[in-house]
Amino acid sequence: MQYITAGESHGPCLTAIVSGVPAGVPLSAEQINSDLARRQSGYGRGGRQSIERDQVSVISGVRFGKTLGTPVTLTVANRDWQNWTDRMAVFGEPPADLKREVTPRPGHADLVGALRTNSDDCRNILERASARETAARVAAAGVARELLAELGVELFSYVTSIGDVHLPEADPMASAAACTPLDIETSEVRCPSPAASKAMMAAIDKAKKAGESLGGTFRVVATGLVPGLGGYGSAGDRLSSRLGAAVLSIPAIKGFELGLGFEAARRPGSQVHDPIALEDGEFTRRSNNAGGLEGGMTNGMPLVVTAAMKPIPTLMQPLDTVNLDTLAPEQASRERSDVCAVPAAAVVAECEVAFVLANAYLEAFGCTCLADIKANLRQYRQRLKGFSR
Ligand code: EPS
Repeated sequence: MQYITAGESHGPCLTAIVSGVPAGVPLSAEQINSDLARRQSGYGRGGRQSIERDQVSVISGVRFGKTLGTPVTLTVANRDWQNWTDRMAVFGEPPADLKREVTPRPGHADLVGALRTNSDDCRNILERASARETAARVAAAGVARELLAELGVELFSYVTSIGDVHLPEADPMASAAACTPLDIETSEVRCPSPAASKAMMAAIDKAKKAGESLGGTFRVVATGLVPGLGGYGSAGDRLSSRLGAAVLSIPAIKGFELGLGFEAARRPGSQVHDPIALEDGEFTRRSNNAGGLEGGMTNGMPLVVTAAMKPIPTLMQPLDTVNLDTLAPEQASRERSDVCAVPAAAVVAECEVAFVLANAYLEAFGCTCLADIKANLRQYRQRLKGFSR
């Protein structure tokens, strides 16, 4: 399965086309809309989210609630478009009073994008470089998520730090196993600890007052995976490389860890690798420092991915830049933005991880229809049981 998205942040809508979809996967607009709402939420989001009510329209590839095995097209309308029809007109001349964006924000795609595309208006770049594009990714990943749910795989995400406020975790891998989706979804910052959530929200308030923005870290966990997904034969087979590419494709993501991640580099081997045991006739691991991956393949333990997001580049106390018209020093442009979007990025990362995992299932168990995929998976599970009895 592959997805492509299109659409500007203040254009009429965002579109995603998902190809390579197997037939017979149930799809519900409600499920996708609930993920779109999760992406929109989070303490520290800006004014745009009070304008938008992201809702998916599925316009191809689905009949009576099930995929047809043909490309699925999904759109999410931009309500804000009606305020931008002149400035974002597809045809015609720019309005006489058009304010071009000529003071690029450090940290955003503004300047490098303008250089690359020979543009005298950074809006030509930022309209697409905006993280609003991730709404289309969430819609596209609905297909992957529903396929995974049919195969017994669940995903969730939670925030582990915002700025310098951390979720206290003696053992991050054990905390990943103990988290409940209820604790996460009821926190305004997607953090399972009420005390840490409060401190994170206070940090966001403080940053807002100071004209600052804040980044942070979050974790994505997937449970119910069979061992052996991915591969060790070639670089591109490894699920580790595919997960890294997918998560790092999300705007503002600067760091990526699998399992213990950087901490594994500090420990001796005996305190990193997870002892193998047999439980009820099935192989298991006594710990999960590997975060569910060994040799580029799932090992049957929960997949645990952690990522770091930089602070959003739009600052109400802007940094120095250079005006592209006058070439004089100036302050970077200020525009409506988020103080912190780490909780939203966590939801987008769930979706990216879901896409990678769904593809790994399709590779291993067939890709034409859900019935065949389920039958092949059942047979695989049977074979694994025989191996360890
Ligand atoms: C976003 C919508 C955008 C920004 C934000 C993410 O809307 P607007 O530009 O109209 O305020 O709030 O974009 C960025 C953080 C960015 O750097 O571009 C969204 O829907 O996620």
